[in-house]
Amino acid sequence: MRILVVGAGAIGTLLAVRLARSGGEVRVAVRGDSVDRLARDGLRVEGPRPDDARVDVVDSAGPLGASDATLVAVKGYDLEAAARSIGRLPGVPTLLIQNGLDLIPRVEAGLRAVGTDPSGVPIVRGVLTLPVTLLGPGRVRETGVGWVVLPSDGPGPLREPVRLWAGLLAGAGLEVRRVPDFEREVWRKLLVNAAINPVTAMHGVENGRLAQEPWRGQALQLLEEARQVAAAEGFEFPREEAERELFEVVRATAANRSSMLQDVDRGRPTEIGTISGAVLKRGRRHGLDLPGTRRVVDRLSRPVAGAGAPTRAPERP
Ligand code: KPL
Repeated sequence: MRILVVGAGAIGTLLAVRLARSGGEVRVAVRGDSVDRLARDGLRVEGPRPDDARVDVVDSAGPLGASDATLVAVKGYDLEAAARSIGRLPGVPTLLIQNGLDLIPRVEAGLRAVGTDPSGVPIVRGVLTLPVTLLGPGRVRETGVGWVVLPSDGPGPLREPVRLWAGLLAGAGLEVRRVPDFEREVWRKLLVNAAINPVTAMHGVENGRLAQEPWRGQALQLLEEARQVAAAEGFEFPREEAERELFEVVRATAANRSSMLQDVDRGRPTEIGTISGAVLKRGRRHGLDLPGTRRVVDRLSRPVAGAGAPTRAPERP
């Protein structure tokens, strides 16, 4: 099975190694300046299940080669650019595993930009809860436990693509949970990201610190605001359940630097737009006032002091 992984950040690197070690013929597509280094040094996972793999590495701006299954592992704000690359390979079952909302419209916009009809690309969304830290180019550490959520079988054109990806990920040693109400799981993860990621990113603390004040109170406010928006959108999460789940994730990923904090550490743009920005946008539609969420969106849409300069302007929702 030829598997194309677009993006070699924390999640892309981890999954590329796992998929390659389970027998996939993995090719990783990255920006030109990383190609030689990753091809030379290979990819390595540290943590409880250390592993490494040598994979083919190609420039995402050039020919990607044929693929039977594509994983798009770039950040939410890079989805449109990634879709312009994979638009050259229509028809391939494609998995998105980014945090946040409104991912598929971004991919569709990228596909249309290169003249590819989005209906010809089977796009599957998955939700990943694995905490992974990028240590350097091609090197990651798995820092806790997590799983992948995928929609359960249903009728329609995505049935086979979902099955294919569920089989590949389970074969690669990941715990795969198939759920009937997948959109609810997207919101469940969004509540966690909306609470954890901005607070850790603004204060430079690992997830585990959110069990203590003052970070705990800030995370709870963001959780509560996102929970109200979820309810307005038809996804009710009782307050105690949402808080219990938040602190379960905080404990299970205590040593992790959230993906947003890792972006801030590297002076890169963050996913504030597809996480808190998406909450704010929907909240406005429902006439909800979300002061905490507005504050973190404002704050994280500008460079964060102490971090390197952003490589380009952070995205505003
Ligand atoms: O998804 C995550 C992220 O960092 O983006 C969590 C679950 C919060 C783990 O850090």
